[in-house]
Amino acid sequence: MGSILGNRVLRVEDPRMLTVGGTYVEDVQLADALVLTYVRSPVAHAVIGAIESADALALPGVVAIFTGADVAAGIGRAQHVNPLFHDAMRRPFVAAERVHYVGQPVVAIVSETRAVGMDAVDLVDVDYELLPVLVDPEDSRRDEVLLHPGAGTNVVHRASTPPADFSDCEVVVEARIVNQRLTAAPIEPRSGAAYWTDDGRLVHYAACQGPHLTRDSLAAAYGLEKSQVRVITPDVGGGFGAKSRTYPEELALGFYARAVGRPVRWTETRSENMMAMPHGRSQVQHARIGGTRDGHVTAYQLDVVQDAGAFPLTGAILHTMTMRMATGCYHIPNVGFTGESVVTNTSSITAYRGAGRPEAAVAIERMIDLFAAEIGMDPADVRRRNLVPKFLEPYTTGIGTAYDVGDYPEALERVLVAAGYDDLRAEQSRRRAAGERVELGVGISVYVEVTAGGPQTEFGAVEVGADGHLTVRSGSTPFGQGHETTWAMIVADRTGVPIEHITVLHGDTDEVRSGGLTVGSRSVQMGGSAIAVATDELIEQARKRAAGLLEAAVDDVVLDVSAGRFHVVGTPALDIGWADLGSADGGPLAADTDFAADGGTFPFGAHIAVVEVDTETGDARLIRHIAVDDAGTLINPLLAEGQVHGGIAQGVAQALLEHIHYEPDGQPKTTNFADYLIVSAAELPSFEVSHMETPTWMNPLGAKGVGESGTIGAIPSVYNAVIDAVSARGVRHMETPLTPERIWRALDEAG
Ligand code: MCN
Repeated sequence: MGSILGNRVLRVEDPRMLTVGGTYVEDVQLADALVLTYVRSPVAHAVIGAIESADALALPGVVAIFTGADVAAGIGRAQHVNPLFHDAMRRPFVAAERVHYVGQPVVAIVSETRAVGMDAVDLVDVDYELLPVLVDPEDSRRDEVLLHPGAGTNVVHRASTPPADFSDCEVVVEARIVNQRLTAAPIEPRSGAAYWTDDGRLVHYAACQGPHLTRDSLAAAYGLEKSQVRVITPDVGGGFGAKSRTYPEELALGFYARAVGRPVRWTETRSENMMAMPHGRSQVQHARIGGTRDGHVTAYQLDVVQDAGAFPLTGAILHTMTMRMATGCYHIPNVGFTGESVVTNTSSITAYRGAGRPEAAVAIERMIDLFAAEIGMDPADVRRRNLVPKFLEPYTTGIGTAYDVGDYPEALERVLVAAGYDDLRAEQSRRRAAGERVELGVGISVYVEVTAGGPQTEFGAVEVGADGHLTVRSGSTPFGQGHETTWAMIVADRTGVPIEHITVLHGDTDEVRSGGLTVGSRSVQMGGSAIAVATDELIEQARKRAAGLLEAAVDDVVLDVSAGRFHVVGTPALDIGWADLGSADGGPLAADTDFAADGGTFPFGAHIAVVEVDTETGDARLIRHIAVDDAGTLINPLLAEGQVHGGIAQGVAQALLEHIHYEPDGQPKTTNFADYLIVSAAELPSFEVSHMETPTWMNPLGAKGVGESGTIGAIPSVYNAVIDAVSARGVRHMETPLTPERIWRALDEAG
């Protein structure tokens, strides 16, 4: 029997999801629970004056009302995500003295029902003394208005290298590129619930990307031991990076629950989610590329201003991820980078699918295309000339990032063949010669990214039940990735126990000793490897126990994985199974491990987008998207492809549609799906995806991450395709999203 790994196994999660449905925080039954509703700031920057809440408190069904000062007196201010950030920039759980963005919680109302809470919001009066507003990060860095005066500057964090030297370049091209602000828009908005047990433990339900970090944040906020906090993460309806943190307005649930002596729950509305859940991207880039007229890139400089939003979160270090991946797949030793993050009067910026790496890919892939256009060379040929050749031992970039293994030329050649590149170019020329209104555009990107970047650990455990059933405990928490299927496959492959007899537990800090976040597409290589290592340890223990039962030497006992049974070498007829071992004397048969890795792996691939642009209306349509992705050894190609599909959709969205827009006074203009053009199947063709598998030596599975690569590959290819479509009409560059209006205006300006 062959291995189950690498097979397109259907998700074990789906029968439940498709029949009874998932259990989300809002579905959790909590007797006697009250509901939290926030009064949110309608202005972007102001000193808070008098708060009048007596009418709201008098409303039948309103149980309690808390101001920011009340909450601060109980639990202080929220912890920073990074100790490097200035203390004066720490976020209050509820705004106390000032508000810093539209949507910031100012007053907390606890009521019997949600409807009463919403009515009560309208009865609270807050005086605001308006302050000057900063929404543009490039304005903010001038420090003319300080958002957190105690910090003395709006700059949160800086990172740089020595500058690139352009003195020998025959050609130099520059451009400004904006990775606009986006929202993750998970189908389940943020949601939480908390109560205290009689023995003083805090129980908190969190829709998040990893309960252990939430537990640690709660322990810090409430001055508790970690063991006094239990965090449960049931099914989660998407996160895309934005739920990697449990935010202050949720962490405060325990404070309200303690004050009123009953459980308190909170689920935000869609508009609250779009306005106030931290956003992604919002990075402004100034890029410069130089080289020879025959297509060799010899210098690259990338200068980045990263918007952190009102209070620094992960967004305030995204430029460091961009820096790390700055040169992408190209051999450009002469490279320079500067980056700084700044606060603005907008919702905070956090991780969003790719988190800093798509920004790097957009910059280098746009600049390669601009360079190609400048010297009049086919963009595929410029890439061929500059890609790092295949390597199976670490390659260190000019920035100093050590990539593990890669074969970028092969990915490029494969995608060119799969797309029928020469035919596409011929059709493009034919349309141009015929003067057709609808232009064809072909955009290439070759990308490399990093998954599970940095030294880290992840927990995995496996235990045998008396009936031979295996229970897996995983420190990784899924929110759509299909971990239960993936982990069961890894264990089945090693033990011979069918996946139907394997239960995967996750998302409960009382059930799972420790765990990291499901971010940076780290779960398979970290969590999956932890489970693989724990399973191997379990098998060793099982062999010892089997040897005892079979009265044989341990070294003579083997596991026949195809049968899931142990026997002595040469005598397969006398065998024992997992149930025999699980029910035998000798205590529990179980193993666990904290798998550690020194650094990340570097998935890569090449994408080609084919677009049609109507030059009269400016309407750009993606008509084909061809992707070749390499995430090392694939555990389940079906699920990996699903990840690539979802990733591409979000990449296309950034290139063509989505944008969280703020007016100069800090008013968000895109707080619902009528104004925010979230991508849907209607705008997308069927994707043509295939994969390569270049295993990494960084973990026992040979696996790299795949959860974000679709996005990273797609954005630049679609971006390049649209510009390629209109390039013959004199358009050189545009900012995303490439809306009909922008394209129409660019065509108009180009004449
Ligand atoms: N896989 C595989 N072989 C590999 C790598 C992955 O078969 N070598 C498959 C596995 O089935 C695994 C899945 O791909 O379950 C994703 O694995 P991995 O790449 O390790 O990513 P994570 O599980 O850590 O997921 C995180 C990643 C991130 S960072 C974002 S953002 C994201 C994404 O996953 N958000 C998602 N995918 C999402 N999918 C859904 N449905 N919803 C989100 O919010």
